[in-house]
Amino acid sequence: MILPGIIHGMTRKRLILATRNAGKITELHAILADAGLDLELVGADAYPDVPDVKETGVTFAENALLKAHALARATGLPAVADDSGLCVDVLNGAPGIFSARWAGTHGDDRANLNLLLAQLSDIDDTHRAAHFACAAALALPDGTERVVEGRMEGTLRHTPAGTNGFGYDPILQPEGHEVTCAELTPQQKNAISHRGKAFRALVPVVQELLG
Ligand code: ITT
Repeated sequence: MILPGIIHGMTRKRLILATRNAGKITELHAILADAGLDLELVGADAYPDVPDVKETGVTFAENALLKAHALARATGLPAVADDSGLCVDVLNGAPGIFSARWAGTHGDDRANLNLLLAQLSDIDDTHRAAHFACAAALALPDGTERVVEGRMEGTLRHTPAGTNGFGYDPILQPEGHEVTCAELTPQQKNAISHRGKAFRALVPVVQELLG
């Protein structure tokens, strides 16, 4: 009989994804499952007593490691976390690590996007280069850590388009595409995204450390 978390009589290793962002959980599940990892992937929501970590780092990598270590310590299980954001050239890389709370309230995607569009309203197409960046970290309860990074380059539209994805997806048009990230299917986005690249780079690391 196959029970959840048990395959062929062997207990599968459990890997926790340190995020409460439903959009990210869906993407990470797909990316790690596509890589053929025989692990049970669980979102941080499965551990409601573990408090949220303050993202006090000043880089994506620092924040990803903070989140992964906190969850690994609290649960005694290997944990994966990412920190990501949108970096706009003409704003010297902002919103960057402040992307999730650019308009003041953490996770208010629509307000964040509208504020950014208003700030860039006078900027013409030739100066609207931006990229999504993602750092993906793996931490083990014994303190072992690894972090890798990925990017997706593009330009910012003047008006949102598309309903897929989350965050700033409706305004970033990836390089080489005529549509925004929010007009791509999840599979198309994962194939080229900052998070897809970072998590695919993390797969061999997970294999090395978790076997
Ligand atoms: P967790 O900390 O719980 O993982 P979060 O939404 O706070 O969730 P981040 O700290 O990594 O995640 O903030 C990332 C923000 O950057 C996110 O809220 C979006 O506004 C933006 N962002 C990151 N990746 C994105 C993507 O693939 N598409 C659109 N926006 C993205």
